[in-house]
Amino acid sequence: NAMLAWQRTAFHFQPPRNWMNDPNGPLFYKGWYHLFYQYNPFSAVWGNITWGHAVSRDLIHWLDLPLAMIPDHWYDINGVWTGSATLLPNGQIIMLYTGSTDDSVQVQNLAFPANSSDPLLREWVKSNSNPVLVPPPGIGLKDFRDPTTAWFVSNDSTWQIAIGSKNEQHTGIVLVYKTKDFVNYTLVSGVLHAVPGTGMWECVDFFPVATGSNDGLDTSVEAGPGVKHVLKASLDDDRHDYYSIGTYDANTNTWTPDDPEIDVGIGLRYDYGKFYASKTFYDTARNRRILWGWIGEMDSERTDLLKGWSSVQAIPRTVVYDMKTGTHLLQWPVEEVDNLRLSSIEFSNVPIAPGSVVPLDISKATQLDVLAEFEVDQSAFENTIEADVTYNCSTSRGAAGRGLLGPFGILVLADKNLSEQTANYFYIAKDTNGELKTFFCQDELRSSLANDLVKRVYGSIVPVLDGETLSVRIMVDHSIVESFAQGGRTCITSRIYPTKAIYNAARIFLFNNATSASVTAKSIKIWEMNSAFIRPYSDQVQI
Ligand code: DQQ
Repeated sequence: NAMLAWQRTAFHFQPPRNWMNDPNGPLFYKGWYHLFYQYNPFSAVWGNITWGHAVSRDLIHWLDLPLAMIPDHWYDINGVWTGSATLLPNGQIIMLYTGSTDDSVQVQNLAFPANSSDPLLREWVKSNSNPVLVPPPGIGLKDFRDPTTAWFVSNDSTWQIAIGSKNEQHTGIVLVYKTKDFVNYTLVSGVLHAVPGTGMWECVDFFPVATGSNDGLDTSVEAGPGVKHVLKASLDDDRHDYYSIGTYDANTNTWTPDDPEIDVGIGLRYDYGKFYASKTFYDTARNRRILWGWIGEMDSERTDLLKGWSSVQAIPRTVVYDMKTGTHLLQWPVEEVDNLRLSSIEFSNVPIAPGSVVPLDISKATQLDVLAEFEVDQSAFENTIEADVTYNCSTSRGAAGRGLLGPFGILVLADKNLSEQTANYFYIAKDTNGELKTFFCQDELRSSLANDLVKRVYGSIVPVLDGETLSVRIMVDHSIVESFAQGGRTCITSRIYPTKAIYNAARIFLFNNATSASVTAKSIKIWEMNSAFIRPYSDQVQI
């Protein structure tokens, strides 16, 4: 449908057509990054789930390959669901995935590349031993899915994997299995972790982070000084990805959050917008950990069928421990995306008076990378006794709601009359003790004049340390706005559907809707972004 063609993204991964959901089995192998993904080859809605497959040299430009795995055995005939890759020290690749059986029972299956000397890993063979794991006693037959990458536990000389589930009390839990050959498994006693009230944990991810450097760690790096472990779950109940940082003890099969108040499922999210079923992998080529996440749609199924496709993947993000806060991870678009930057334009010290909107004069505003820093006039803090201590992005009126110290920020994908606009903003609260709390939000309420959409205000608190200015990076890609505040401590992704702010009609503005705070945009740098190549493999004469 040509009418909707503008919604396609230019540098976010999406297959040429049809439905996509979770990223699966990411890995780097013989010079290529591999991304597998949940895919419906026949339609733009979920179903017939197979593994799509794409490869890239740089995580930005992609060749879409033939399907890697299709539902063709009793143990996965209802879907080749989510799974993870493990690269063994001898170079062998182990792929574990969930199959939905002919009875819709969730089982775990094993697959291998048919030809390990093919750097594109085009053909996959399913193990004759499948299924290698079935739901254990006490676990629902449909609550046992999404095996993680395996990590090696040296004390025990076993490989271990985690699988998310829930128990009868609606507690989200993580089961751990150990194996020596990836065919025979033993359930490790107890659970790695459990959080009451959080329900089914999908797509669990479990990985070490270095606390004293920004290097990524291989999944098998063991607990010890300078290493913490991140546990992440995708909550089926509320469709958000929650992580928590803590300590892993392989001997007792337990992971303990540093701060129980921000435990998995009740605390921090990778992203406060539309971002789900994410998965990391350790990039052996560049010694970093990279996060993939699925950005679903917020329009109707009817429109998805009309446009013939559904969903994109977020820009892959590096993930590191935030040494400054010690509580957060920092997520940032992989540096390769910077290679798409074309011409740039810079503004500095732009005053944004309370109640004003300031246009930024750039010619094309549908593919952008924006870096901005803001400063609030000190006197505003001094003159304010108390402001909005109970602020909440989601229940606020978004950018239209006026407070003493916010909102202020950037409007992207706006038309010149501002009939459509997606606001990316900070909002500062102050309590009577003089404590400031900064919120970072993204407001979709006016992002489109279309009405068959879910539109929300997303966001959360973002830690701002002494001496830091307020900073944000925003990636705009036609119908995606992906933003990273304070170096990636708080991230928000929106899937939006402007009808007017498209192509050359899209603009960008600064705004300040606070009633008392004068704000200065200290620096703004905006790059126009090139498009990435995402081509079916068959288009390529050679690689
Ligand atoms: N998507 C897969 C499941 C997973 C869910 C099925 C998460 O394996 O739990 O497409 O989006």
